[in-house]
Amino acid sequence: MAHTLRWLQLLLLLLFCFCAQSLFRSPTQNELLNTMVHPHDGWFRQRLDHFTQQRFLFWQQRYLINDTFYRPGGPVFLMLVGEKALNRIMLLKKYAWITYAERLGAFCILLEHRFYGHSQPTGDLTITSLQYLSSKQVLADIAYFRIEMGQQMRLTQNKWVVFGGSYAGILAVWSRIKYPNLFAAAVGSSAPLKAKVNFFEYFKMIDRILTNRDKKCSKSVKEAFGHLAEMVKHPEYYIKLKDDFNLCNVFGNDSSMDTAYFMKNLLSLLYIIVQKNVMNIAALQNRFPIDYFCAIMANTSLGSPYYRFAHFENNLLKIKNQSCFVSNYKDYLAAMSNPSMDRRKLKKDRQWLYQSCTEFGFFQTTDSKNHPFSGVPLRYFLKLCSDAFGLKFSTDSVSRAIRTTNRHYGGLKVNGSKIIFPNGSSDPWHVLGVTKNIREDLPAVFMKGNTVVNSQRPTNKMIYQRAKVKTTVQICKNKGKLIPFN
Ligand SMILES: *[C@@H]1O[C@H](CO)[C@@H](O)[C@H](O)[C@H]1NC(C)=O
Ligand SMILES: *[C@@H]1O[C@H](CO)[C@@H](O)[C@H](O)[C@H]1NC(C)=O
Ligand SMILES: *[C@@H]1O[C@H](CO)[C@@H](O)[C@H](O)[C@H]1NC(C)=O
Ligand SMILES: *[C@@H]1O[C@H](CO)[C@@H](O)[C@H](O)[C@H]1NC(C)=O
Ligand SMILES: *[C@@H]1O[C@H](CO)[C@@H](O)[C@H](O)[C@H]1NC(C)=O
Ligand SMILES: CC(=O)N[C@H]1CO[C@H](CO)[C@@H](O)[C@@H]1O
Repeated sequence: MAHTLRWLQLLLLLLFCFCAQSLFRSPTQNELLNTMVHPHDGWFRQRLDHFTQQRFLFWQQRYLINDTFYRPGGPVFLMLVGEKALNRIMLLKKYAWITYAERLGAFCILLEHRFYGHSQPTGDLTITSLQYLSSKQVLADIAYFRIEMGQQMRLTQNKWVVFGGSYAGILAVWSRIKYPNLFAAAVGSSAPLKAKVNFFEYFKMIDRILTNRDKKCSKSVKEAFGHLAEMVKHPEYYIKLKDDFNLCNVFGNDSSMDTAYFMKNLLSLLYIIVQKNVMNIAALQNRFPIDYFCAIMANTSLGSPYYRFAHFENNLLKIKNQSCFVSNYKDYLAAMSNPSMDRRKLKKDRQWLYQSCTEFGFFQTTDSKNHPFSGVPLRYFLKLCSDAFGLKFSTDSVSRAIRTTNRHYGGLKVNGSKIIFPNGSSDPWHVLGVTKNIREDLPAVFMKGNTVVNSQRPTNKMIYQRAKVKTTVQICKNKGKLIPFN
């Protein structure tokens, strides 16, 4: 009976994958023109499950190549994409790894992550499908890709170096730790190696970055958020909040999830200001967005800091052509719970939430003593996990999962060699990463003032150039010692 069932299951899965592939595998003509620039760009036949009998089920994983700088015998650079679709732009020279490739004659490959972008193993995001979304499967994908592609492209004997930033930075580091025979070295930029349920340090760091940049600005922001945190506790202010912040809905009567969601979204604006260069604002104002933001926060003619922040938020909505600020947990939950996948509108949030709930945590709460902000408790995220994926998630189960992750990969106790850890002092993720040299063959590279991971867009060109040179030197250092590129 059990036997029959398993076969039935497999058969269903097969059908499933077949359908999924017809949905996801064959790109439209337009897409082909768009993404298949290099004759070798393509789709890799990847295993669904590396650890069970289902190893013989396959799906199509997307990758892109740039061999412009390749010199025969040179290294192969494998850039991992994390929790988003891959983007051809990463293959261009303005990205650090491509400049290393130019110096070292490397062959460059960009590899998409299972369940993100067009690399969809099953074609949907049901709980049944998401069981195949785990870091162990992802690392096995990377290893299998390296082995198979090495053979197909006659690059088996070359030295492979694996790159990544942020979450993909962890994957790069772990690839080298778990598969040292396949990867000669790894570069993990701003990689939060230590999984953590309650990542309250994140917004503390954001506040510190803001304070370093502009003390007064940070003070005003905290004042505004203090005011907001009080208001969300009192339903009599809900209409006013809706008006001042142009919210799409008034908070419901059972409002704790709504208000936490609202405060989280407002704090996310700070993240956008500090960690990313807000797309249009910089162009519009011809200044760093952080300066644009702080100019508003200093403008007393707009009223108290609360009103200044509301003014900024309203400006942002206008710039982004949004009619209102989303603040309804129920709608958000509905979107996060939806297991369908539309290839015209690729989702990533449900997948990343799943990974957060099952393996990493990284929940950016305001739960800690002396936190500069408040209103986003860990409770909110744990309930979100349960609501979005079913009752199996509890405080205990999430904590246990994160402990397991750290035990399995070692956290900040890196059990490996020839791994480079670039970090930017202004990147909040470095709190959970390696920021000091561990050993000579586990060096950290520091980029003062850089807010984004090294292989991504620079914010300060000079500093970026310096860090780039430093990393390149580390990679090349052996004729010296670090990586035996001969
Ligand atoms: C490879 O990188 C070079 C340098 O940035 C660029 O000119 C070329 O278009 C890239 N090729 C591909 C296929 O992206
Ligand atoms: C919330 O409570 C108020 C007063 O108790 C009531 O008038 C209103 O209809 C309730 N709103 C919702 C959405 O239930
Ligand atoms: C302050 O805000 C007002 C209203 O938006 C604007 O007219 C004024 O130029 C701003 N002042 C500064 C110094 O930015
Ligand atoms: C917003 O709309 C205007 C006019 O419709 C358009 O020019 C602009 O590009 C849009 N901006 C964004 C971010 O979509
Ligand atoms: C470190 O890695 C080596 C080789 O992969 C392994 O044998 C050893 O058990 C690991 N040590 C720890 C503490 O995990
Ligand atoms: C190696 C290195 O310099 N790392 C830096 C990463 O960021 C932190 C925080 O700013 C610095 O203190 C470290 O020195």
